Amino acid sequence: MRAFSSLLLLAILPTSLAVKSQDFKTCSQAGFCRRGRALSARAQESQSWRSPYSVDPSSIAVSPEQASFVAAVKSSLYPDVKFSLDVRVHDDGVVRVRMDEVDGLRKRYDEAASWALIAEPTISPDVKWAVGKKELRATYGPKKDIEVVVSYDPLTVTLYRGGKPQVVLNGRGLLHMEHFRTKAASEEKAPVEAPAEDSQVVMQVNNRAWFEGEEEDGFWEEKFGSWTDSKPKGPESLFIDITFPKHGHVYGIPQHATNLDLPTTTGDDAHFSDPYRLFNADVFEYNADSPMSLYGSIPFMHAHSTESTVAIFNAVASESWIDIGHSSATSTETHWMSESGILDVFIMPGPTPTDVFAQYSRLTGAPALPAHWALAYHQCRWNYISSDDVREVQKRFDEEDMPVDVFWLDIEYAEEHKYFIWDKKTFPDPVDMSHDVEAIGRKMVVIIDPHLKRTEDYPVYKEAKDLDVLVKTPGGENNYEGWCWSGSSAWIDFFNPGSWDWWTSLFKTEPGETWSWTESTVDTYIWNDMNEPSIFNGPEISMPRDNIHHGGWEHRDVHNINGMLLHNLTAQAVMMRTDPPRRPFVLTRSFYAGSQRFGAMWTGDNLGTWEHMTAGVKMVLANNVGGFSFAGSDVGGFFGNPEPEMLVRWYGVGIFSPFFRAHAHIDTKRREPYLLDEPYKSILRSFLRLRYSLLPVWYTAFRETSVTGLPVLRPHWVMFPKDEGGFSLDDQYFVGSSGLLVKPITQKGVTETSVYLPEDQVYYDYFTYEAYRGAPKGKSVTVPAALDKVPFLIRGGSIVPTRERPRRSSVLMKHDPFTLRVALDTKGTAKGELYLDDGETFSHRDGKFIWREFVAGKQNKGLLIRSTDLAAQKPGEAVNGVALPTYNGANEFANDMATVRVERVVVFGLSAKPKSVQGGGKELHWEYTPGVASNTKKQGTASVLVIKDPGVGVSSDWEIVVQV
Ligand code: NBV
Repeated sequence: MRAFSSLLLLAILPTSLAVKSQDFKTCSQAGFCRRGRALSARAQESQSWRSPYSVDPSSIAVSPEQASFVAAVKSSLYPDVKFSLDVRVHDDGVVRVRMDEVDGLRKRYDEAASWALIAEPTISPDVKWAVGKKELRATYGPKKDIEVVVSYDPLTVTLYRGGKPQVVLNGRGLLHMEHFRTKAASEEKAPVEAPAEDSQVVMQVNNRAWFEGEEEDGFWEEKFGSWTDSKPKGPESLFIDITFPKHGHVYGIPQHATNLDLPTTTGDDAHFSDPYRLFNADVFEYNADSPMSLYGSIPFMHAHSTESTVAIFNAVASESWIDIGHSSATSTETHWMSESGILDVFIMPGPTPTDVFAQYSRLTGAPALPAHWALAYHQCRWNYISSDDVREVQKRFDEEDMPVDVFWLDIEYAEEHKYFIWDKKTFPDPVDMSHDVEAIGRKMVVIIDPHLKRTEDYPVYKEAKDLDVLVKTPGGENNYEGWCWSGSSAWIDFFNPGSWDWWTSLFKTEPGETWSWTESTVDTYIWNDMNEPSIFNGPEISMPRDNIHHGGWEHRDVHNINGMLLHNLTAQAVMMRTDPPRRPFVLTRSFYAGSQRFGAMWTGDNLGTWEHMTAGVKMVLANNVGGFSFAGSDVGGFFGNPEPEMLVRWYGVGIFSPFFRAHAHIDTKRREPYLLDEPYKSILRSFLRLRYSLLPVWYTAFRETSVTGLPVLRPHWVMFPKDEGGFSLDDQYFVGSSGLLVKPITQKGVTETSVYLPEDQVYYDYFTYEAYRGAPKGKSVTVPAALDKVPFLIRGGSIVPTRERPRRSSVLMKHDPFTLRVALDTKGTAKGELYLDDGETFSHRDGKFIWREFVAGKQNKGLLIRSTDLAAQKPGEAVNGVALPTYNGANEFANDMATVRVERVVVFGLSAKPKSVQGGGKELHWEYTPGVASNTKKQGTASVLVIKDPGVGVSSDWEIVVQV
């Protein structure tokens, strides 16, 4: 068979920049979504609608410790079908609600949670279920103010706090689990009885509950375009309504290109007419405001109000659609419709955003702490076409004094798109090329896509075929064949454990029993693209849903998890390349809940437009609140040739994204930062240097997320949960706990912008030291935003550590000195922290790191600035359930840092010129520029005290005394 070449494919790709929406289903083109919405419409039309599902009280079996229970559930509409309900409260107060069909014709897919969760959660020993006549009830929480009530008829599950309902399952009666049936039984005619108006109906039409519609709608076969889904299992969808009666804002469920505060899909003034879709798909040239699904799916939703935050995680792996509406400004109704799977919903009680992030990361794991270099600048394009090209690009960066850490290779490095196999015509010396890049600590990232070219001379395909670990066609007999970059291709079934050791062995740089990548280096890291999976000739550019995975599961059952498995296995493979292991770096396009444990993601093929730049900021924020902080968008936009102003602004976005990579389509003009004319080139150089100078801030923020799950980028509602003025903000955000507030510019021709200050606090412009004062209920201020500026403020009360020596790569900064910016708050105090370790191994898990706290407090009339050991103060932190060993302040890493100095301390907002500034009993060198003091309400340039070379180390305890 003839292989596709990239160029051939490019010729068939559309030239206009608009999503091919006809390639993807709308709700009305997906049978189960139609059925789910029809059920909802009928429930709304009927005054007397009640859920047909109820708990059989006689079946309730509470566990011996009374900590959990199981009960039989039935639907009055299908009295012969049995369901079981299992509700339990975890030791951190999270409630898990599971419902499955019992003794059905088949088994429903029930393994989504096992891929997403880090471990089976512990059930709380302190929660006791009380069985009443109409309900089961459990009361718990430190203040005993949380109650979970399971009502029998109709079945509802409600979480209360302080007597107020927070989360209600099936409150609108839309729960429906389509039971397995045979086609013959389903077609058997039964008497048609229309429901009597205003009566609770127990009736069926043609053997189906009347609300399921008058016709079998997409039960046994579905067509979409030229594809037919054979649906041998028939209907098996799952619908559940989840209401947040006290919360008017919902966030999360990435990935969609839309506002962070999710717009509505139901109601008279619905923003979108379709529900939000979660179905991992390669949506080419996606719309910048749409509920369409994109490359990844995290079914995790926060609901927020000034009173509290709660959240739910709906562990389902099949295609899902979510309707969102507000029956009032202070409540939210959602309706979740999934194609298959059991009901497995986790309710997180909050009550603060911080609590919710802790609860969610206890379930699905905190993000991995990335290697330090992975937070630096990544240079990518489709494609650097040869080894010499890579060397030349590196040389140009060095000549122009622009820092960069990573060079990337896209699919054209691989001979006929047989990943791992170098095209020797263009890359004759891959190992030498990589070593050239690695000379100053830089890294390579090389793409490994999941499609395997079906030729016997491709060892990776041949071994996968011989191991019998490929995805199968319906029936499970034959290996599936589809089309992708490599032409006729096969896909590894990572659900098959037989593929796991083999896949990790491929990445070994030493020869082994199976084929291994000896033409690679341990400083080469990996990019997994196309893992939705993207299949050119498949339905919705993906895999047929009736394909078969290990265990006999259909692809429809596992679709949204599929991409995460490749990411997981590849991260393990990269880690195992060295002994002792080093932190892996793997970028993925497709993701699910839990993917945060395996590496970074990006927002796929965005367009080089202002609109997409704006959307990218929101999407990265949504991913952050979705528990997956290590996120970014292609800087510059994947498609198109951005004009210099746009490219500069895009770097302004990139330097403040957790993952910072420039990338471009093969058809675009080269646009490496050194190619720009002045003044753009110099601006980009200064932006890149700004990112590098702030690496200590990013790394410290990543440490925090890797322990607490709190996102690296924090939108206003996360930082100020009671400030309503910030609930819908998604164009400005804070970086970790650093106090840095950023508002990247994503419009053309801007010279100034308005920044919202959420509190009565002083905020300082990072560059000009201008002091802006907020107000108790929030206030917007105008800040300069010329092209060479990213509006960027330091919140009063913060101490920000930076490293300001320009270097060519981040590794070269290892022993560079620090600057501390002390931004005094209205009370004249400030604090901040710094975390550092070797940045690449797991030795931090053995206590080899430094974690410092810097505090500036009032002393007499002056100021005392101190550095103390935070690790010693906060022992026993655990990461993903594993406690860190006791920290020893004299650890190897701290010893290595012993000579690293603080070279400058800059204090903003001091009230008067100091009389003296002393450290170690000596008067230090300092300079004071008068200006606005932090405790006044004036706007103007802040007073600045610069203390030069205070003679203190970054890893030791010290004090500097400023006498005023
Ligand atoms: O591998 C080529 C591209 C890649 O550059 C891009 O980042 C991915 O999102 N890939 C998609 C496949 C083809 C896109 C048209």
